[in-house]
Amino acid sequence: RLSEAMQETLIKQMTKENQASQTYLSLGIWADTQGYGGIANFLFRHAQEERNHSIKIMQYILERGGTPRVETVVAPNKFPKTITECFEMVLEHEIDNTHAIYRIVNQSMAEQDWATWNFAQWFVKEQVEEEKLALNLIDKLKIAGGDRASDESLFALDKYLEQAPDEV
Ligand code: OFO
Repeated sequence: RLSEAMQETLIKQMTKENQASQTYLSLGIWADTQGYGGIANFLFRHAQEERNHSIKIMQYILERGGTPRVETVVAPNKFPKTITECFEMVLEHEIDNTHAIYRIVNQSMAEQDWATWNFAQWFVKEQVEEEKLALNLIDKLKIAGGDRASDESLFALDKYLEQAPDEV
C-alpha cells in the first residue's frame, strides 16, 4: 500500500504532468498562430502524451489502493518570441520534469517502496526520450539556420514535424 507521503508526491506529479499538457497546448497555439501548423501539430500531440502520463499515475495510485485527486493547474502565461525560444522552453520543461521524476525515485528508495520504484522507472526512461527529442528539435532548427533560417527551411522543418514520430 502507498504511504500517505508517497500518495501526495504522486498526486503532485499527476498535476505536474497535467500542467505540462496545458503548457504544450499553449505553445502549440502560439506556433499555429505564427503559421507553423506542423510544429503546432507536434506540440498538440505532445500535450496529449502529457495528459496520458497524468492518467497513468492516477491509475497507479488507484491500483495501489490509494485515492488520487485532481488539482488545479495554472494558465501558462509565458509565450516564446521565436521558434528557438519555443523549443528551448520545451527542453527546460522536460529537464525540470526529469528532476521531479528523480525525486519520486529517491523517495521510493528511502521508503523501500519497490513497487513505486519500479513504476517510476517507466518515467525515467520516458524522460530520456523526451529530453532527447527536445535536443533533437533544437539541433534541427540550428541546422536550418536558427531564428535566421530561411522561410524554405522553416517550411521544411514545419512539414517534417507535422508527421515526425514522437520519439527519436
Ligand atoms: Fe510527462 O513527459 Fe514530458 O514532461
